[in-house]
Amino acid sequence: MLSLYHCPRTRSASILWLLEETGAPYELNRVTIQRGDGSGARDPANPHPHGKTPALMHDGALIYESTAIALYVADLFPDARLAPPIGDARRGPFLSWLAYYSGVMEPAFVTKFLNYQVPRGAPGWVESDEATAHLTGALNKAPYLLGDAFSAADIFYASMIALFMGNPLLPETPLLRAYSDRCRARPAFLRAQAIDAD
Ligand SMILES: N[C@@H](CCC(=O)N[C@@H](CS)C(=O)NCC(=O)O)C(=O)O
Repeated sequence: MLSLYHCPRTRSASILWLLEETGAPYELNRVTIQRGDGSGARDPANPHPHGKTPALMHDGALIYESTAIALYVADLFPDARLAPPIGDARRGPFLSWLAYYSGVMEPAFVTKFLNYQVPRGAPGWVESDEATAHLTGALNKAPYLLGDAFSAADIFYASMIALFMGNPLLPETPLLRAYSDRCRARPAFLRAQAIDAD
């Protein structure tokens, strides 16, 4: 049995969506976290090494980091078609989009949101505008990151766009809006949204 440690309106909402996409049963453990505004507190029941969400337990193994959880769950449920299998030509792009989200896209946007100044040319760094242009380039060619088929990677990008679009962090474009709306019209997203709001 999969067991998700979840706090409402946090990154674990994406993992709720992911799990709903699989159709598999899972246990939902609501935990508290320390919020950015200082409210709340780490929950001793949460197995995450830093008291964050999401965390996932499966058969005694702890999986943490959102994109690692996405890869783990997508591979565990191949019939849900959330990840191309090993040997498929789209496997490399899929892994790249997952790693790009946690390694490039999210740091760029979180840093901009917090108004931190990162020196130009900082190692490993990509400005959010450049990362957005990369994303837009892919979505100009196809409805999803991997082409015609939705994958677990789309969950993160569609969620990020919904969170940031419409304010100076991410200027609204019809392409990005349509992509985010298309992904978030999926029944699994709507079920996850209802659970997150519960
Ligand atoms: N890199 C982690 C980030 C997890 C994370 O920072 N989660 C936030 C909620 S959105 C949290 O638990 N914050 C509480 C804290 O930092 O103590 C992931 O993607 O899973």
